[in-house]
Amino acid sequence: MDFGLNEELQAMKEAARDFTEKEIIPNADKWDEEHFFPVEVIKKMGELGYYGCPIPEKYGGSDVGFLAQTILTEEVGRGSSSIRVAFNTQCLGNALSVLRHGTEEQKQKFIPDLISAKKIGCFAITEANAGSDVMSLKSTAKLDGDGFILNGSKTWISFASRADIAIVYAYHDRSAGSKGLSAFMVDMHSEGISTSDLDKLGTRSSPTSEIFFEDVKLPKDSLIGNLGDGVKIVFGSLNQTRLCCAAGGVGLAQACLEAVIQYCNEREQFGQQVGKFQMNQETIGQMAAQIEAARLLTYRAAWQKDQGQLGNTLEMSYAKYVAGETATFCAQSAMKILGAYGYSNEYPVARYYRDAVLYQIVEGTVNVQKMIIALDQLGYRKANR
Ligand code: GRA
Repeated sequence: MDFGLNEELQAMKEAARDFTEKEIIPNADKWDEEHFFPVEVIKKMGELGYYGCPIPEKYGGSDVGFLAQTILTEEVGRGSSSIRVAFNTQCLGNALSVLRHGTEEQKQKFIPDLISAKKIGCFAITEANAGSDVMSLKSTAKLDGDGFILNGSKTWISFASRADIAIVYAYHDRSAGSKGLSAFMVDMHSEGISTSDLDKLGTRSSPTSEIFFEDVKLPKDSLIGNLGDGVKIVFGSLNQTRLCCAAGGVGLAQACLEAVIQYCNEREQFGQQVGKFQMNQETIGQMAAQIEAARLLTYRAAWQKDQGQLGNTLEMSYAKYVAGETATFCAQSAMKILGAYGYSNEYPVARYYRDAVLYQIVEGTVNVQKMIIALDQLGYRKANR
């Protein structure tokens, strides 16, 4: 076993921290307040190769792997949970699915543009009545001559209103049950597509939208994989995108810990630094230990993927669950320790607090992760396949 980062990973981590310190952290609160989507920064990260770590060089990636991508995600997530989302929209939920299931032509057409962020991507699973219950989605893509006609709506889709392309999950045949679900790469500028941005508590510089599809004509080659491969592609994709959320949760929790440490060493009350009070020490001890646990679980899941185990749903659920709970615990703890300085919008802790909750919701809620784990433990349903 080797728990250390090699030189290459360490250098990537430091470079990403430097980038985040310079390009993201000074602006993150303002962007959040103004609901501003900093597309130039997202594109710059694409030019720097941030989204291409698990993608072969042939398609413009660096092929350095999932652990590398996870470390970059954690560092960016330490600065902004909104910008962190781009690792999913550009790579794990999009380019990677095309890499795993697309034709050679689709790979060449979509992957380089996504990972360089020349094109902004999104992936559309969730619907108004299909959140945790993915299979109950209602969108349809009916065979029509040489292509398909897409109808339905999606909601809570990150980056949808700014996206050029989207992977959309829809039933080509509802009567065929899970065999009737398929995945399509959709040009978001097509006729019949409209979006509407949603208002939300946090991650306010990452736009989240509803999408409406009205008789959208899809060419035959928009189908990813075969008809009926939707289940395999969607759950395979969730298994990778959860890694990004876990890494983001670790990054946010780390930012909370750093804010607390700085405050405890500066702020004095009752004639001493507030870090000298045992109640604050207890909290800092809990925060630091939980962050280490979440980080190790997340790195382990990434490492497994680098060994070729992309179907590591169980270990991914451990990581996503613990990272989500850790992010929320650390944000609440930071708020308690910083008091009014935490509650004030002048300091980033208020933003961390609003953003943290999302890590308990996105990419499978805390309860979904616990259910996956428990069903596996009980022997009712194996998580890894
Ligand atoms: O056998 P079958 O052909 O009927 O297929 C079933 C099963 O084999 C079917 O799905 C298959 N399947 C899988 N295939 C490959 C299930 N899990 C896997 C897998 N890991 N790999 C239905 O299976 P089932 O067991 O009957 O599932 P279910 O009871 O319908 O649901 C299970 C569960 C609740 C775990 C699942 O639906 C789930 O994971 N729900 C959570 C949905 C979720 O994570 N949504 C996230 C939306 S995207 C998002 O949040 C964007 C965030 C952006 C950002 O911030 O980064």
